[in-house]
Amino acid sequence: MRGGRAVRIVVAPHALGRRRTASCLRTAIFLFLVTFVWLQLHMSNLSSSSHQDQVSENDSSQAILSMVPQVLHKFLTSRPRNLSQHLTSNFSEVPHQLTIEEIKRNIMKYNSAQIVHNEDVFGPVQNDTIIIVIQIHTRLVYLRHLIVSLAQARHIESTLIIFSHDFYDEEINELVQSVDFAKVMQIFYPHSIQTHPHEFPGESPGDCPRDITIEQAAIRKCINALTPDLYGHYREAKFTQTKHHWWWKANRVFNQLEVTRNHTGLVLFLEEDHFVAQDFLHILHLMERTARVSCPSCNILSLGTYLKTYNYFGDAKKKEALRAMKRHQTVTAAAIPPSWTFQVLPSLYQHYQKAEVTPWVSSKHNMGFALNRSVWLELWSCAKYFCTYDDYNWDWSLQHVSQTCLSHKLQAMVMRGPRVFHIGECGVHHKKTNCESTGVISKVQKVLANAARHLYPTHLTLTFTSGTKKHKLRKGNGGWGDVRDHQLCINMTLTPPAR
Ligand SMILES: *[C@@H]1O[C@H](CO)[C@@H](O)[C@H](O)[C@H]1NC(C)=O
Ligand SMILES: *[C@@H]1O[C@H](CO)[C@@H](O)[C@H](O)[C@H]1NC(C)=O
Ligand SMILES: *[C@@H]1O[C@H](CO)[C@@H](O)[C@H](O)[C@H]1NC(C)=O
Ligand SMILES: *[C@@H]1O[C@H](CO)[C@@H](O)[C@H](O)[C@H]1NC(C)=O
Ligand SMILES: *[C@@H]1O[C@H](CO)[C@@H](O)[C@H](O)[C@H]1NC(C)=O
Ligand SMILES: *[C@@H]1O[C@H](CO)[C@@H](O)[C@H](O)[C@H]1NC(C)=O
Ligand SMILES: *[C@@H]1O[C@H](CO)[C@@H](O)[C@H](O)[C@H]1NC(C)=O
Ligand SMILES: CC(=O)N[C@H]1CO[C@H](CO)[C@@H](O)[C@@H]1O
Repeated sequence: MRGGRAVRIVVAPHALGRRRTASCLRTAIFLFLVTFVWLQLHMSNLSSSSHQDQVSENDSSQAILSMVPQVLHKFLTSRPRNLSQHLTSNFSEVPHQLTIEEIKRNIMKYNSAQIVHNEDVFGPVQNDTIIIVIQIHTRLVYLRHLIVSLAQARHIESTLIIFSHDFYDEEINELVQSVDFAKVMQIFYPHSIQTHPHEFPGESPGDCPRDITIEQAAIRKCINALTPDLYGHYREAKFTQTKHHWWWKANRVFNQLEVTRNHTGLVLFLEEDHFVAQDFLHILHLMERTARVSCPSCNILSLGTYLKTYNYFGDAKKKEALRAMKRHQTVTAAAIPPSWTFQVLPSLYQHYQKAEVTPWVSSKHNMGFALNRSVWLELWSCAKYFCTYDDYNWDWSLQHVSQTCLSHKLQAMVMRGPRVFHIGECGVHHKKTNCESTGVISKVQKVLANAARHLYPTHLTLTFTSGTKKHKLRKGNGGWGDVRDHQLCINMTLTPPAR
């Protein structure tokens, strides 16, 4: 399986795709040999964890690279600039900066063309093809590692990966278009702050400043004077984008794309700073089968779970941290590090075949979950609840929908041993330079190497738990009081799923 895929990736585009000269053939043969040797190493030692010992506590990029197969290094390094050209010209130093108009035109072009790359190699999208949708902002370093993890996953060649962007960037596009191990599509959120820097949904001149009172706002007569959030704060554009993008993307994928017109299978939601285990697709199929037989009420399958010891924005802490972040925009995420005690993780794989059935809880189950069109259509019919709930978090909004509108509440099947990890140590709102930290990546690599023997279980055992009172719905987190946000969100819902 593994062999078939890897050989196909490397050989097809070079040797079969275009018949060329002898030099091309030589390259192909060389690559084939490299792959072959690589496969030998990996097939023979796939389930042995012998190499874990060599890698001590070393989080350097060298160490990280050493755990990535050579053929995938291309996804981790940016294409070297042509040096000789730089030396001879003053102009090539700065790449052409696209204007906003050019970006908008490109976005429109991409979105209307709906090109599926690599369909010629991997065949067309079927009605049960697993579709992986990745929400992407600007964190290129993490995205590179996510792509590397996807490249190593078994069955990845049968999927369609949809990259959904809210920031247009040539380097990110180049990376995405270099993905050669699955079918790929790019979609671009058209209402981004990047393309609307001085107008809604970006910040517009007439907006009320976040911290003035409703009385002050009335005197100023600013645009949104009447609609502060639950906590008396006015809209901040950059905190609204993620929820808008999430909703737009779900609508786009399920209701608007031509390629998904007949699709009835699973759609898996990932984000740019996730990292997958190599058996995540195997697990997803297993969960789907298990749900059909043993848990008809399960309508959402979750591959990731936050661990007790991995306190990533635990509820109370999250709000506190976000408040701190809002007060001092300069405070970096380093001030609120996820406390990761990864030593505890490997023992989780004692539970490698265990899954829990539980009501879906936004803060616990928002990472790497999958659902199908029939579940989506129920969510979609509750658009008003999603779009008008005063919380700028899409996941809390979904939970609100589940608890107040759905006739079948979201019931999750959650893997006890996670197959999706969160590698981001920086939030979406931080500068690129602060987000190069790869410490967690190295730890996840080690955890997965340790757990290699436990991957690919043949069956799952389910435990049923009823929700704890703690997760009862509470007041929203605010940040979503402006009627323009409600309206935009509802507007994005309108294209009907006429199927
Ligand atoms: C980490 O690994 C690199 C290359 O393998 C090595 O140069 C460096 O000294 C190591 N650092 C530590 C702290 O072991
Ligand atoms: C670099 O630029 C030179 C001059 O433009 C060109 O001849 C050469 O092929 C380029 N090299 C690469 C790797 O693109
Ligand atoms: C770069 O530009 C400067 C000033 O325009 C000029 O003097 C210099 O010769 C240029 N260098 C190259 C390598 O073209
Ligand atoms: C998927 O397509 C196949 C063949 O085209 C068809 O037999 C099957 O019923 C379809 N499945 C669903 C769930 O629509
Ligand atoms: C969807 O199904 C219809 C009817 O079977 C077919 O004509 C159409 O080509 C299919 N579209 C896609 C994208 O598969
Ligand atoms: C979609 O998921 C629901 C809930 O799990 C399930 O009842 C339904 O059969 C699924 N639909 C398809 C086409 O698999
Ligand atoms: C939503 O759509 C309505 C009707 O087309 C339009 O008047 C309004 O400006 C739109 N609002 C936003 C925020 O896009
Ligand atoms: C390259 C490598 O690590 N090979 C090892 C594969 O596993 C066998 C047995 O576990 C070892 O003898 C090899 O050295």
